[in-house]
Amino acid sequence: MKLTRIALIALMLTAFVFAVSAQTVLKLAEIHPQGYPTELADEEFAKLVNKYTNGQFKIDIFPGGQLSGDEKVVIEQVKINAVSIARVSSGALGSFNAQLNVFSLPYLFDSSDHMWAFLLSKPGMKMLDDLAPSGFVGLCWYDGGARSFYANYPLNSIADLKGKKYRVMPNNLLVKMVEAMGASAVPMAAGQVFSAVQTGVIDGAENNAPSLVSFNHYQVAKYYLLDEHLRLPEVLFMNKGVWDKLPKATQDAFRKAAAETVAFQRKAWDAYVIEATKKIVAEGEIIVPVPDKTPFKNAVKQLLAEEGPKFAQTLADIDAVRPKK
Ligand code: GTR
Repeated sequence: MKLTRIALIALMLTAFVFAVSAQTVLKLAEIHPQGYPTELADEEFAKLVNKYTNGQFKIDIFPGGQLSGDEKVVIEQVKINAVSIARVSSGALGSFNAQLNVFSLPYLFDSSDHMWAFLLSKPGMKMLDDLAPSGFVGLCWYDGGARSFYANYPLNSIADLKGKKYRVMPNNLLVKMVEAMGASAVPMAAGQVFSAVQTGVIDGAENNAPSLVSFNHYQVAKYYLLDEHLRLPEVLFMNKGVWDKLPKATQDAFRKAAAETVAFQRKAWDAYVIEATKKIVAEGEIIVPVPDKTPFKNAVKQLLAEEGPKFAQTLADIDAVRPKK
C-alpha cells in the first residue's frame, strides 16, 4: 500500500518535471528559400514564439519548398496537421477559403499603402479569423507586392498576351482573370514554372520581382511587363486543431509574435523588391513600365462585374480606406 503511494508520487513528479521541461516542436512550411523576405519573417516569428513562450515552443522552419514546392499541397499538409504552420499566398489559400478570393480580383488596391490600410483595419484582420471554418487560424498578413506578366518573348502591351499560354496559381478566379486579358491560363505549382517556360509548355507567368529571382524565372523569361494586375497578400496561418489545444496564454504569445513580424517583413520586402529588380536588370531582363493601365482594367471590367457582388461587403470596406487622390 505504502509502496504504491510512493510509486504514484514518483510518477506524478516525473510527469510534472516532464510537463515543465517538455518543448513542443511545430513545423513551418515555406516555399521560398532562406533569406527571402517571408522566410526571414518566418524566422523572426519562430524566434519570438520561443521567447514569448519561455522556450516551451520551438518552430522548425522548412524553407525552399523542402516539404513541398506546391503551395496547394502545403495547405493540404496544414489542413491534416502534417505541418502545423505555413506561409502562403492568399491566391493559393483562396481555393480553400472563398472569402480570400477577393484579393484575386485584379486592380483591387490602388497601392501598397491602400492594401495595408485595409489589411490592418478591423475587417482586414477579421479575415484572418474567418479562416476558421476552413480549419485554419490566420496569424498575420505579409506583403507580396504587385504581380505582373513576364514571358520568353517580347512583351509590350496587353495585345501581346493574346493566344499565349500563361501559368497561374491553381485558382479559378485567376484562370478567369488571365483569360479575360486574352491569354490561355495554365494552372500549375510555382515549382514547375521554370521548366515549363524553358520547354515551351507555357510562354510566361505572372509574379512579383522577388519571385522571379527566388524561382530563377528571370533566366528563362526575359520580358517583364509591369501591368501590376494583382496585389495578393501573403498569409502566415496554422492548423486550427493545434491552435485550439493551446492554452490561452500560449495563443496570446503566438499572436503577439506574429503581429510583431509584420513591420519586419514589410521592411525586408521593400528592400528586396529593389534588390531583386536590380538583379534581374543586371541579368538582362527587359522591364517595360505600364504608366497607363486602362487597357488592362478595361479587359477585366466584365469579370469584376460578375465576381464583385460575391464580395460586396469586403469591397465596400476596401473602398472605405482607399487613399484620397
Ligand atoms: C509568390 C508567393 C508564393 C507563391 C508564388 C506563386 O509571389 O510568394 O507564395 O504563391 O508567388 O506564384 O505560386
